[in-house]
Amino acid sequence: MISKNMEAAINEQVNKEFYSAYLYLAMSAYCQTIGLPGFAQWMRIQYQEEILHVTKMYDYLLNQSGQVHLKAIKEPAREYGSPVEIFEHTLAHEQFITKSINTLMGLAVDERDYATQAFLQWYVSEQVEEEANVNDILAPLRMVGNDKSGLMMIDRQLAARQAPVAPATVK
Ligand code: OFO
Repeated sequence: MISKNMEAAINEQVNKEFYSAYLYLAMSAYCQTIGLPGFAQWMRIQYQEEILHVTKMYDYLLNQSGQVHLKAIKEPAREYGSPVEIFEHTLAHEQFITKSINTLMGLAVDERDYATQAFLQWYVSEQVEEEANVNDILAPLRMVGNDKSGLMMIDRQLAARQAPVAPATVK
């Protein structure tokens, strides 16, 4: 079981993960409308990743006899600027999520909640990977700037991203 305090904090994180999914789906639609289908594909896969993040937390709450509280999801913007700005926004969002996961881990440590610490370790590692992935895209994007042939090449590379295969359960 988990404390009511921890239950509330995980439910807050569930909402943030849902917002992440919503944000990346909105970004995917935006990328499609500005003629970057590979960017749109990458963002759509990112949306699916976020749904996995949510589902793992949802399962964990239920496995720990906690209550799931699904709150309203904030509306994401419709436009995200240039290709570089799209990924700068993505990096800033992932850094925000990393801070949030760290705060959650801090609470689990304060409460000596070892099960939640073990559970959250997956998210700590995942955030390192997510930030690194975005930085790996941002570096070449900053180099090509608005050069059309460079952008088309990156768009083709992003189109190759595959859907996540990890099972959406902690059991
Ligand atoms: Fe993008 O890692 Fe969850 O939110």
